[in-house]
Amino acid sequence: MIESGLDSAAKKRLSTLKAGERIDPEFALEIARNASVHELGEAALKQRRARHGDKAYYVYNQHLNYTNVCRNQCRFCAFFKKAGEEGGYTYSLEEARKRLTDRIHEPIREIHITGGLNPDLPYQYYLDLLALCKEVRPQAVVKAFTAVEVAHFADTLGTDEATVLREMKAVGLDALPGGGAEVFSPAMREQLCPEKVTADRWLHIHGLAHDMGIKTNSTMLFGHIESWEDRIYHMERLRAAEDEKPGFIVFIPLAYQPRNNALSAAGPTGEDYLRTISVSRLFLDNIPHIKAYWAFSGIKAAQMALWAGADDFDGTIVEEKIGHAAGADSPKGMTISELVETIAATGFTPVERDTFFAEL
Ligand code: V47
Repeated sequence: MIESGLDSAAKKRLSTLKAGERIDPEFALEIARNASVHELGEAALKQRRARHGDKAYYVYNQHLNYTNVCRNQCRFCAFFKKAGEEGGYTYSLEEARKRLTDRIHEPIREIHITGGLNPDLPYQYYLDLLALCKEVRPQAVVKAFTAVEVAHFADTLGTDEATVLREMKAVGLDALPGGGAEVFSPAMREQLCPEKVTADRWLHIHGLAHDMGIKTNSTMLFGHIESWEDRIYHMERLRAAEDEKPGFIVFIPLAYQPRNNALSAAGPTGEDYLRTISVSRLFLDNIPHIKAYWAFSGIKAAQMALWAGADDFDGTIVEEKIGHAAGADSPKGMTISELVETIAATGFTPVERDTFFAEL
């Protein structure tokens, strides 16, 4: 929507929000639906600038998707293969070591690890993988295993998630990635990913991690069959969880990629992407960072998102597989100089960070 559909009171409220001011879900829904993308962008840019000035963060990172074999069959996912299906793969620990050592000359600060729920991998594999990362790259932060994977490890082991997190922390787990959140609405989950852990369990595991001093990321998969009510409900649950047990580092709106999966939906338009970035910056007053994940949004939309409320551009990535399996037309990775130039071209100041946004 180019023209504003807000009444004058709502317009005034949106344009005069104070830094960090909390907005309620009803107002969030009203502006998400009726404000123009310019009004939203201006208000979110103000919030972003109040927190981060003209900095735009990036991280020198490497993704490791250790297996695509998964016992769940999420409708939106084009990455998974059933056990025994052609195209399924699992990295041996030697293969994982090779992928890490192949890039040992590069100053990588973060190793991002996620994979499918592979019924054939023993628990020890995950502990060994974490220890391997710490052995090969002692300086890097290991951000590994979504809450969905943690739940799978606990269930297959017959233990609780706190035990899994404690044991993993002891061998090298530093942070959890934000995947697997999808959209929290139970009705949506039933349609999108009925086998997946519930929203309550996802949030519980992040809360447990926060209690143990393990910081975590958060995501929302959007631009498919969900409504604005679903998006605001999702953010409301995240905001409440952060109030209760703080520890979320960043929120990442993940733009749905429509190819090669069982869901029939188009993916968000550029305008919807910007609108979602802005509303998330305005609503999630207690989560410090909003990430423009260029691998899913495309580079140009991510550049624009920095002007619409996002302050982080993620990283070099190298080998993005999940979005690309579903048709993402961005590159699979960027060199560090491409990343810095891409950010600088927006007019913001590129700042290298680690997983926790410590500036380097
Ligand atoms: O949980 C799956 C999503 C997520 C599709 O924490 C899809 O820093 C779009 O969570 N279209 C994994 N998305 C990726 C993820 C992530 C990525 C980068 C950084 C971080 C972080 C986390 O990808 C899954 C799911 O929500 N996904 N299929 C698809 N067709």
